Amino acid sequence: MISPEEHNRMANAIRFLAMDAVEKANSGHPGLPMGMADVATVLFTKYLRFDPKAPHWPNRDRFVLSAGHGSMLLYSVLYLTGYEDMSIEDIKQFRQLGSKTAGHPEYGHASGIETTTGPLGQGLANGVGMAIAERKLNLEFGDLQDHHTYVMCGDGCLMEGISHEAIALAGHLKLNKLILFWDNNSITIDGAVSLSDSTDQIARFKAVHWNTIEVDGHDQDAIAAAIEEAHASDRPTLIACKTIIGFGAPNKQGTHKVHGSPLGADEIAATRKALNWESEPFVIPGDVLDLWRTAGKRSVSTRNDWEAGLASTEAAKKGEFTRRFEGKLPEGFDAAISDYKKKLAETRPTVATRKASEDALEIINGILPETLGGSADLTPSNNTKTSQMHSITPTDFAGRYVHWGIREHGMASAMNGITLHGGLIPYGGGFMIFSDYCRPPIRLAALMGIRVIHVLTHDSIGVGEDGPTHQPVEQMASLRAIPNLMMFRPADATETAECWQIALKTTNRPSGLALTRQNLTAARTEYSEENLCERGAYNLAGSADAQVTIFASGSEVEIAVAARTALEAKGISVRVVSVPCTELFFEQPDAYRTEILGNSPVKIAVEAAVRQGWDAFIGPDGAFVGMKSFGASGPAKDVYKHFGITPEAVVAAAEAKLA
Ligand SMILES: Cc1ncc(C[n+]2csc(CCOP(=O)(O)OP(=O)(O)O)c2C)c(N)n1
Ligand SMILES: [Mg+2]
Repeated sequence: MISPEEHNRMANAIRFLAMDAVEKANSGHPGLPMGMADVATVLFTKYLRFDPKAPHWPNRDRFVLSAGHGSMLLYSVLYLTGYEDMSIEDIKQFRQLGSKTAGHPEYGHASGIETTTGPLGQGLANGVGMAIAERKLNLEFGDLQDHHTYVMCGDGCLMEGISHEAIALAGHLKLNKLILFWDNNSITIDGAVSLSDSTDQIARFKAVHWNTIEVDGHDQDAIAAAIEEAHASDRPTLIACKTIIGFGAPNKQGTHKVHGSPLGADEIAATRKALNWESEPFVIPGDVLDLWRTAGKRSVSTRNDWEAGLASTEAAKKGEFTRRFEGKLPEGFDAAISDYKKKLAETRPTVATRKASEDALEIINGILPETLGGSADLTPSNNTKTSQMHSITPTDFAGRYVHWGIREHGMASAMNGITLHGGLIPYGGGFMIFSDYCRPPIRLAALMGIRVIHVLTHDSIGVGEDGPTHQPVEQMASLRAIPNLMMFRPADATETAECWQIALKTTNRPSGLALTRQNLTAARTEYSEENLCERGAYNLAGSADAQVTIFASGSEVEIAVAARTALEAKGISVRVVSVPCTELFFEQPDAYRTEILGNSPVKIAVEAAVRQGWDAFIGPDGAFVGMKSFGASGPAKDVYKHFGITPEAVVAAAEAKLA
């Protein structure tokens, strides 16, 4: 048992590590770690189930610091509880180039950092995804998956719109193992929260069916009692912790001055006095460190029991559990895609790629029990629900399909959480135009290097009648600009299957599949064992010495092919290069890129989107057939004609360049 005095000293250890590290770095955020130190101490010393010696233990409780600016709270606790890859040296290197202790917690830098946070609100929605994953896997694997997800957020996280998407869904799904600590300190950067917000947060959470508890965030017993009450709840729980930001700094606590600046030598000296802390910076008194290290060993026997449970689990189930958490695909996956491609080479379907995606998913979901599908209320449009997938409901998590509601931002962020949790591969659908609504989590998935798959249908002016608000023009370019994101734009059913295969096999990057609403003729007519999309761009037709090379992606490949036919009829030789993924293409060896780019005197790119990015294929002198403005409402064929994205336009561009 930890006495109240011991607790205070343990919490002060967090406070001093935070203020001293911020002081040394001369930048950072001491306010939150100092304010939430008591909550963190109660949680990590009494409730959180974790083992610093086995940080990836699949059944650990998850802890997410959604208010990522308070990173020093997390780093301190990881060091204090004995994570081997978080040393006092690492703490001293806070915010330095190449250190694990980056300004905001970055996934992969050190174990115990469950997700990258900093963009406020994301961690909360990640936590919802983690809780969904736990609930789903608990049903599938029983005791092997039975843990809580704890999130710590600030006023900022709750003000961000994404928080509402996340909590509304969590309340609806009754994610009762999700517990949110809100650092209710009434302060943000500009000053008092009341400058910009007067939300009754308790009423808000109640309205979306959360259990709510209000505590003094510096009262150890009250915090503990709240956590225990939360554990017994049949709904997710908000624990509103009334805290003093920068607790302990006598002249600055309770003000925005401690949010994000070093306290300064004088104030730190005053805080040392006020909290009766004699140690030098970065020195934790032996008795306090011992208490923390002992707390870090609390769950060792629970973990050992769990390991024994796994060892005695029946072989097939054990194998499946292990495979799933290693993120490996089952045997037979590639063979199934190959068989499917063989069939496509025979049937050569004329089909919209959104439908081709559904057909591919029908095969994929039959083999991969770990896929968790979903859509932001566009299931019939995104074609994301296959025969294997029945809907998850608040009372039935046996399904494999999440109705995310009209919540693109929350969906994408929760999908990140699902992947980070492990054991499942999430894919979610939305209109490509609304990728703008979920860009932050897509970017974070790319930054973290995690496998999350976005099914982005209605990918161009080919949307037609819904008009310019629904027709992506700049989205493809802007998504391609995100480093490490594989943006695919397949041209037919075969390419769609290949892009899905790449997206699923690539464990360290997210993918987006830009898919059409309108039907496309088959670009690929021969079976190829090789996944041609893997190289990002490849020769579809014509030879290297052609006078004209046309590069195209997705729905414009058929326009390029038709233009080729017309030009060849006029005696002009043409090569068509299909470009399903520019990101992968630019990663190919020089020789391959040189070969594909070729040296035709005339180079043309066709894409029903802005030119940005295509100059890398065609150069500044190349001709681009695509969009220069927003789209227009009308039947797709008419809209294409109106904007001059037709085989005739490509032919004209080629002839003009040749002349
Ligand atoms: C999406 C987003 N917008 C803005 C910021 C910049 N920012 C970082 S912390 C912060 C204020 C957050 O206030 P609160 O959550 O109450 O934190 P506290 O000051 O209490 O530590 C802001 C605006 C951010 N990190 N993410
Ligand atoms: Mg605050």
